[in-house]
Amino acid sequence: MSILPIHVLGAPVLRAVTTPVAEVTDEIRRLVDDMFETMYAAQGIGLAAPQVGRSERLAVVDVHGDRFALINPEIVEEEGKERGEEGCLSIPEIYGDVERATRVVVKATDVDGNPFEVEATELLARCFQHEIDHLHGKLFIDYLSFLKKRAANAKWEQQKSKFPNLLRILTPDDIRRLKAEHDDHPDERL
Ligand code: K1U
Ligand code: ZN
Repeated sequence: MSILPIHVLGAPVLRAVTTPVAEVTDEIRRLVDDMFETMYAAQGIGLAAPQVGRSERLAVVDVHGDRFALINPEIVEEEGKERGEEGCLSIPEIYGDVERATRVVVKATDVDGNPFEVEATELLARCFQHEIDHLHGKLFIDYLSFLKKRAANAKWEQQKSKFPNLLRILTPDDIRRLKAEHDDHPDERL
């Protein structure tokens, strides 16, 4: 398994529309494994294929041990509205409140090629919506008000020089630091 470079805000791949996965091959299963490893290394709760430079319609999620590989996911039911804080592994250090459905039902295919449906609420529902947005080229900052988006963009202008070629390459030191920060404050962002 490998930790993949993460494409950051400004990379065209994050705005590209994805292509449905026609068949769940060994290559797709390897990509799913690598995406889980990358997501865990970055201390994220989700990761979508465009974030690792791929155009397939797939994402991985692990919220409090509820773990899903979502191949060709779609939201088939949604209800309610709730605001909550989001971050994005492709826009490090930037956070914002986004209104999302409180409950969703997602239909997808698993790594064995079998269709399934999952009902989600709270953070899991939010994470599913965030990841499915990535598959349509949409980012959480797109939902921010004009002023909040301007502040987020200004902060990002300062951050982005840390990511040559718009790539976030996690070094062993980064991974240790992110893990230590997470272990010190496990519930800080949730
Ligand atoms: O897709 C991604 O960029 C991953 C992203 C998923 C996500 C976070 C928060 C709400 C919805 C979806 C992250 O994992 S960002 C890091 C994180 O764990 C986090 C950040 C802010 C709030 C809660 C969690
Ligand atoms: Zn994201």
